[in-house]
Amino acid sequence: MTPLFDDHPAPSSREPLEDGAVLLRGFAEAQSSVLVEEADRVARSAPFRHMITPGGYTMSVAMTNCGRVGWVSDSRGYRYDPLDPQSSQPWPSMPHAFLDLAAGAAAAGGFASYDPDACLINRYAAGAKLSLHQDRDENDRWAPIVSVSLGLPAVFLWGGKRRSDPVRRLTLESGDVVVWGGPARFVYHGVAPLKAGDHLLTGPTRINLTFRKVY
Ligand code: MD3
Ligand code: FE
Repeated sequence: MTPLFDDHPAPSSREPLEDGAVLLRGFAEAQSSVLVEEADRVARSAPFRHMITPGGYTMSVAMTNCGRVGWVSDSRGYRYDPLDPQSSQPWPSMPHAFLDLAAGAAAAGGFASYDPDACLINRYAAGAKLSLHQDRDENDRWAPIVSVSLGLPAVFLWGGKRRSDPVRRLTLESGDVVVWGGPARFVYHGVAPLKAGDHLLTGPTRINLTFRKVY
């Protein structure tokens, strides 16, 4: 007999990636539609935009933020700004569903009482990519970055503490969460060009939430 409903969904698994980094497959699956709705709500006040790198390139990933501060890039450099430079208004506040998810994932990754200041929301369309980089604009050098993948899958590139270290590839799917903190906080990472597709939650895109402790 085939059950009509799957009342025992696959539990999320916990895979250590390296010291300080853990992959929680499916951790955000049950909340994923709420998370996408909340991201849409943030983007109605602070629209997705393609930021300019200090080197003058337009990023292929579209970005917005919520929380006390937001990550911005322009010709002057990278920084966290309490105001959206496009509107001169504060960024939308962090949705409770975002905070709950991020704190729960951080705890599952071994980082108690996580209280992120910022959530950078990245939107990838087909072909969009993120070159190998480190996230080093945050003052808290130990607190984790919590990353939540929603919608189309992406190939995540993940190296070591030096740019020249070998790069591993990991496919991240909708609902997957990765916690990167402590000794794994400054590894080089990026995202390979997104493959075209169509996802029930996000259509032709992938949305990634990255939570950050800035101060
Ligand atoms: C490992 N975002 O926003 S998430 C970024 O999928 C960023 O949109 C990617 O890199 C994305 O800066 C990757 C996974 C991730 C994020 C931050 C990290 C991994 C990390 C910071 C340190 C180490
Ligand atoms: Fe990053």
